[in-house]
Amino acid sequence: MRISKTLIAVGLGAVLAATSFAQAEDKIVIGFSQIGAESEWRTANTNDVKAAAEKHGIELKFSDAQQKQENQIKAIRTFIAQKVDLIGFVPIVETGWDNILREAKRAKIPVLIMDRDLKVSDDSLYVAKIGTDTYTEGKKAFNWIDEYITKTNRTPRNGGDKINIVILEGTVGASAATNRGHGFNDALAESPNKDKYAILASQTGDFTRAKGQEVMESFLKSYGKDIDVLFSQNDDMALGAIQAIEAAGLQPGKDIIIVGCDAVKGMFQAMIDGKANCTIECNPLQGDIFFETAKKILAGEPVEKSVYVEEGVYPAETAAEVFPTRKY
Ligand code: GYE
Repeated sequence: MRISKTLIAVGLGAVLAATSFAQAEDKIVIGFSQIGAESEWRTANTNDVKAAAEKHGIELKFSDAQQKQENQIKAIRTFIAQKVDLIGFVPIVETGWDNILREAKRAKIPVLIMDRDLKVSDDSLYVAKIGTDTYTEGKKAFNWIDEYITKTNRTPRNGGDKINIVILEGTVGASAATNRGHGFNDALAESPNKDKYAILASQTGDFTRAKGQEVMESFLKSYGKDIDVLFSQNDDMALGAIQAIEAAGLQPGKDIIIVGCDAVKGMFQAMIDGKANCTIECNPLQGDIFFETAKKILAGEPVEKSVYVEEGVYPAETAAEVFPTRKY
C-alpha cells in the first residue's frame, strides 16, 4: 500500500514537472525597457506592466534604464541577443532610436512602443504604439485654466492687465513634455481671450518632485507676486512646487492657481487639501492593452499603428468624490 502510494506520487510529480516544463517552453517572452521611476505615474505604469504580464502568462524581462537612453539601447540590444519574442519600451526621448531598431528588425523581433512617442526615419521600425494623447492633455490644461479664470472673474495679482503663467516642463526631448507644451500653446493661441495671458517663464523640472520644487523656488525669486498660474506638465512637479509656494509664504491653489497632468493620488490629496486646482488625467494603466496587442502581433493579426487609452479632467471640486475610486 505504502509503496504504491509513493509510486503514484512520484509518477504524478514527473507528469506535473513535464507539464510545467512544456508550459515554460511555450510562454511568450517579452523584453521591456522602462525609463525609470521619476514619478508616481511611472511607478503606477511599471506596476501595471508587471501585473498585466502575469495575468497574460507572459515571461517578462524587465529592465529599468534609470533615465538614460543609452541604458535603454543596451537593454534592447540584450533582448535581441536573448532572442525574445517581442521587445517593448518607453522611449525616454523622441529621437535616436533608428540604429537599435534596425538591429531588432534584422533579428526579426517585433517592437511595440508604450507611453511616449518616437521619431524614426522609417515607421516600419516599430509595429505599433500604445499610449496617451499628450498633445490633447496640454490643450485641456490651457482650456481648463481659461474657463476657470473667466468663470471666477480672476484679475492679475499684481494689478496689471495680464494673467501671468509659469510652466514646469517635463524631461527635455520627451514627447510627453514637447506635446503637452505644443497643446498648451496652441490652445492659448486659439483662445478668444489670448490677449489676457502672458507666459512669464517655462523651464524643465524633469518630471520629478525635487526638480519641480527647485525650479518653482527660482520662479518665485524672479517673479514673486507676478505669478497667477502654474501649469505643471506632471503632478509630481506640481507637488514639489506646492512646497516651494508655501515656503514663500503664499497659498498654493489660491494665490497661485495650480494645474497638473497625470491625476495621481498625491495630486487628488493636494486638491482635497485646497492646495491645487485641477489635474488632467494621463492614464498609466496600459499593460493590459499592451500585452493583448503583443499577442496579436505574434499571432500575425493586424493591429492599429497608434492606440490611445481613455483620459478625463479632474478639477478640485470633484477630488473628494473621485479619490476613493482612483487606482493609481
Ligand atoms: O506624465 C510623467 C512621467 O510619459 C506620460 O512621464 C508620461 C509622463 C508622465 O514621468 O509623470
